[in-house]
Amino acid sequence: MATNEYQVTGMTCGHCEMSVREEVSQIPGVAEIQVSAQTGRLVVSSTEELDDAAVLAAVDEAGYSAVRA
Ligand SMILES: [Cu+2]
Repeated sequence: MATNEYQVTGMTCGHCEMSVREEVSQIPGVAEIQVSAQTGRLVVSSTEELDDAAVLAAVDEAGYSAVRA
């Protein structure tokens, strides 16, 4: 189990959290997602090695930008 943390900018509400969650959940192996619009924190747990680029691309797809924390 790998857990990676990211800092997301641009989220303002629960709807934003849902958009990010929906995109990130499509990455193979992702088991758990914690996301907070308030802090911008995104924590992704995965059953296999998690590719940062895939997570950053998923957040981008949702309309926000992220960096590895
Ligand atoms: Cu929002």
